[in-house]
Amino acid sequence: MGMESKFIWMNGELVPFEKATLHFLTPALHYGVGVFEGIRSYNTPKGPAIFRLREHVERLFASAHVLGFRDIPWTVDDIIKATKDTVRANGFTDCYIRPLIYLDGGGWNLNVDGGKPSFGIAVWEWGNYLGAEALANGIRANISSFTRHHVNVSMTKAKIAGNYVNSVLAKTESVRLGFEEAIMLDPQGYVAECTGENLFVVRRGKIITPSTAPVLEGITRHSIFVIAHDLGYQVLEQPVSRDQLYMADEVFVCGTAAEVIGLSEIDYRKIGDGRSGKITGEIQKAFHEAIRGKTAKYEHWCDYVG
Ligand code: PPE
Repeated sequence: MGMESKFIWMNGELVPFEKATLHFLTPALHYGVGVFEGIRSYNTPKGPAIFRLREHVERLFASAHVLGFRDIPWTVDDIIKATKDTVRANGFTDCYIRPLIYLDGGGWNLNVDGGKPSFGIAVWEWGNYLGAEALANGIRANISSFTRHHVNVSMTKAKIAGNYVNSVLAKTESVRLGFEEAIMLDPQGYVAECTGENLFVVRRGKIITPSTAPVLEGITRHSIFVIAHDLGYQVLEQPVSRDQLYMADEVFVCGTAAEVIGLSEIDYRKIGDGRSGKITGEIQKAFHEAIRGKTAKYEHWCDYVG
């Protein structure tokens, strides 16, 4: 995967890619004290547009607030502008955008007030997150042997860097076992989310997804709610058990990086007829049109870079 670009935005300046380096004694590197976002820009008939940019930047600031950062010297509007400047300076149309606020310059003794927040924004061309075949054929997943965070162990609504060690444990295990993704259960044993996606179940024409209590409030998840509803489907937030996955007609996952991907198999059990499902396909198609600015009623989700 090529992650090269011309510039990375760091604390208010566009720094050449190879100069965007940090010191070994950056506390965020040692303790995972940082918050990040994953955002995508897509080419549209009116030029490159960033999908739901304001919602992503607002979630970034909410994550920083949850982690305990105070006095961040940038506003949501500053970062919206900086994000567009970074995409434009790099000349990308379709790219992934990674803003990160991290604890810098002090912060030892495990106290967020001991250091100060630094801010960076990187962009790169990131194609198929779950593999080239995933869109058409779906992927194979297993139930991870690792449990998703308890809501009072980690703050599950916040995209805190350190939270992702839990995802790395699960994903590494799944890939080593020969699967493409891990489904994680919450401490009560109900389905929570995947390592980097929310999850939906389709049964008898109804769409069900776990409530956001133990998981990230996915922005793609919200877009899917709106799109599925507009397509005439009932979408319910309900606890989902492991066997409900096995008995589903379709299961799909969604996130900024992954977009919308069907699951063909879970724990060696075929889901539906063992391919990405029909309703999944309908939602995928509508989502892909929306992100590329082709659907008038969702055009307000596209924030034009130019
Ligand atoms: N749950 C988790 C744990 C998660 O990390 C993501 C995004 C989602 C759900 C979906 O959220 P949203 O992107 O707002 O729809 N995962 C990001 C990071 C992926 C990575 O490998 O890093 C992403 O998709 O950008």
